[in-house]
Amino acid sequence: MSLLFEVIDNKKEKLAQKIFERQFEYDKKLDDEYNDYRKSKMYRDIKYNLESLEVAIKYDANKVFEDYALWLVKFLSNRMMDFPKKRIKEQMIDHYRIISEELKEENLGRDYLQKAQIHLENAIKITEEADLEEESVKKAIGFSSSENLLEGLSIRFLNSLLQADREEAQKVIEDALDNLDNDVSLEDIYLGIFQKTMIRVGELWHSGDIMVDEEHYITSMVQSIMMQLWPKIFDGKKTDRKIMVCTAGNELHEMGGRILCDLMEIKGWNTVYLGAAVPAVNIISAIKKHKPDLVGLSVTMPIYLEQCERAVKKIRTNDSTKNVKIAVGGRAFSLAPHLPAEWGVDVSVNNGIELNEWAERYI
Ligand code: B12
Repeated sequence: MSLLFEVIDNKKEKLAQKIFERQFEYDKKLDDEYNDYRKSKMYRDIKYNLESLEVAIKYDANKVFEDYALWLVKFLSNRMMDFPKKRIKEQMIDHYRIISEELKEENLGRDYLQKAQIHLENAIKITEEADLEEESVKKAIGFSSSENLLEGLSIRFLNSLLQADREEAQKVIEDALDNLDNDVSLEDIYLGIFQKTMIRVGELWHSGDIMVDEEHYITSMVQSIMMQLWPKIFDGKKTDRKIMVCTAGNELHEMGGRILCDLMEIKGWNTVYLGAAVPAVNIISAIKKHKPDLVGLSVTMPIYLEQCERAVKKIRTNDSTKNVKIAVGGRAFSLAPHLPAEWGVDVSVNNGIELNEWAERYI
């Protein structure tokens, strides 16, 4: 574990507090502009920002902090509509400069400081250049239509859920199933409808077009509609291959792992899905219990990469589990694609179809 990691782990609260106070000292207008609610959100965000910077430094992963900086400035500009966009950029740029100044006082060593400065400078550049005038995602993609069958179904599915029309959403999946022999496969329903819908829902939440209650509703509807396909999936012909999947660390995004398992079931695998946030020690005991050929660890938020690395190490250093094949995947690895090889993981691919193709060759 890096020195900076330890410092921020032990003193994160204090450091976040100092950065928070300096931001208000430096920019006198802020006190009038921010009510208590906004102040508390800002304080929470500072901790997220430091954690994200930490991951970028620890893993030499520029994209992690760049992606985060762009995501954050857009998120804030979509949530703080009463603020001029220029003002939001100004606050974020000040913020990265203040972090940079505060880190200099932490005695972190030249190498770490240099890396931090590079990530913070990149974040400043990305924030300055961010296009905050983009058209609302809902207008751009939510209510358009398509000639393509699968895309059309996916648009209908999302639109029905946005209108809380459960029956219509179910009807869309029935229509998709009616077309199974033609242009649509079960895999298409998972990737082209369920996964695509969830990604769009994320964009809509980020752009402020839907609120958290709508995201939660759609997530739970997609999960329950997905479950209705299980008889089709679980009753198919099975091989003797088994995969066990869960999310790593405190990662709560678990639908990716679920979809991965369902795709593997379609390909004839037996699956054991443990869900979200399984502690490493329980991953070990579950491997001993279920004896899978392959273990899949899923990470969406880069801040949980370190916990995933620890789980991989634990599996690899335990005599009873060290030979199991390990796959990792999820959004976080697309921002740090070099990590799976560095950790000695067997494979990292984009979805269940690709994982099955890999397993056919190597397991
Ligand atoms: C639903 C959702 C939630 C739900 C999750 C509920 C659940 N039961 O899973 C809840 C409400 C918990 C949630 C919380 C948060 N979320 Co959220 N969430 C989403 C959303 C909309 C959908 C996630 C999803 O299901 N995606 C669809 C699946 C199918 O895709 P996938 O995970 O990538 O998985 C596929 C592949 O990656 C791959 N794969 C995945 N794992 C593995 C593993 C292996 C081994 C392999 C081979 C392949 C593989 O196969 C999968 C299937 O094909 C996403 C948007 C998005 N783009 O994903 C945001 C999103 C991920 N969330 C986001 C955020 C910010 C948060 C919160 C921080 C919000 C907050 N302020 O509290 C928290 C953090 C929670 C935490 N501690 O983990 C951001 C992240 C942005 C960023 N820059 O990091 C996103 C991208 C939304 C956005 N566009 O802004 N979220």
